[in-house]
Amino acid sequence: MGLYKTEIRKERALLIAAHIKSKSSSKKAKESLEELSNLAVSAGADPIKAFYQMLNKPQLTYIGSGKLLEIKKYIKELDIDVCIFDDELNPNTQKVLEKRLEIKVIDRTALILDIFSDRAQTHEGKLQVELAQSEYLMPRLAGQWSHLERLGGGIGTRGPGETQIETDRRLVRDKIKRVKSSMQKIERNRTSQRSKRISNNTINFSLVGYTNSGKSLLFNNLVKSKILSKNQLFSTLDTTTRKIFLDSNIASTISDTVGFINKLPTILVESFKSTLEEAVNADVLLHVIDYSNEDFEEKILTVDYILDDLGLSEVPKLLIKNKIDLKEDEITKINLDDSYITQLTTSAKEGTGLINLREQLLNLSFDLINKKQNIYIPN
Ligand SMILES: Nc1nc2c(ncn2[C@@H]2O[C@H](COP(=O)(O)OP(=O)(O)OP(=O)(O)O)[C@@H](O)[C@H]2O)c(=O)[nH]1
Ligand SMILES: [Mg+2]
Repeated sequence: MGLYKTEIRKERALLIAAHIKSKSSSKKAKESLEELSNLAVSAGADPIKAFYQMLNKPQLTYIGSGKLLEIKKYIKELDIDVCIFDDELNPNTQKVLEKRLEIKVIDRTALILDIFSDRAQTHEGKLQVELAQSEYLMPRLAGQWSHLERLGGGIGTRGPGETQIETDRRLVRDKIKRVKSSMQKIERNRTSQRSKRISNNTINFSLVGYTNSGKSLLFNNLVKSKILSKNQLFSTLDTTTRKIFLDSNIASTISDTVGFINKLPTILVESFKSTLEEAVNADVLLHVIDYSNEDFEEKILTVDYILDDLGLSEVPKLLIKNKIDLKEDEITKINLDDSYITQLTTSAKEGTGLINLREQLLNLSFDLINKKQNIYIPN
């Protein structure tokens, strides 16, 4: 007794989601909340209770006012420290909610940024997260000072508060500039390495997909590498590229990349574009899914949507249905659009399907080299 008393108490979180009836369903709302709960745990919070509301139309306060009262009751009863909302709140809504609920309010984006900043390892990764955080913070700075207004104004509150906002804005803006120029330097370096590879007539594959689908474990198996593969969201933030031996006549590389998630913050996609450059320059994208997950079809759509957003809709794809060792129902063919060349199954854990995967990669490489040579050597 008392031995663990000094352990820091985790923030007790209430999770809240709003969904529009015509666009969503209770099932989707629950799935999204479950994911939010995972994110909250990853960020070090303790999710105490979660609920959702189906709405006819969007609300200025994100959820209805009746629901807000209910939440207030829970905050007291359950001794809640923070309310986490399942969408990116606009700065104004966040401010209003904070005022009404009299508690810290954060959104899905802030949560994801928090996890990313915790996981960032390399210099570049850290810079990218910093940039995204600064850009997120910028329009919200005013809200940070609401506690001063709540003190009731008076001497030394409102005036200096406003001045502080201006100073803070300038500091953040300066920081954004600095981070961007550091990133450009790194980017120039990478471009020169990449052009070397392209001129070498190398075929580049990139593993892409939802977070926790098994990309890194697959990567480790294919190139005998040991990068972190763990049962948690966003294990990988930085891209790793290695040579992959398929045949002595062909040079090819494979990259492991950051995982995607539903409602991935746009600012994060923006600042991660240079990391994802490896994917952008891939000849083929290897889209890895957790085939044992009930919502794999939904997740395929999410990933395809983000890939389109990154300008990758033209890059040919292979669908890798991973974790078949956990799949209980039968293996069927998934309906996919034309951007997919084919689909195959693997278990990165048990090593099944890898020989077939290598064969497919080899065949694709021959096709692609032929195509490249047809382009490069006319007549
Ligand atoms: N049973 C089973 N588990 C797997 C398989 N592939 C990966 N896993 C597990 O799934 C979890 C996530 O694997 P990762 O390789 O980290 O997934 P990832 O796609 O790289 O995830 P992020 O880096 O977060 O995007 C780990 O606990 C792996 O051991 C598989 O084929 N079968
Ligand atoms: Mg990974």
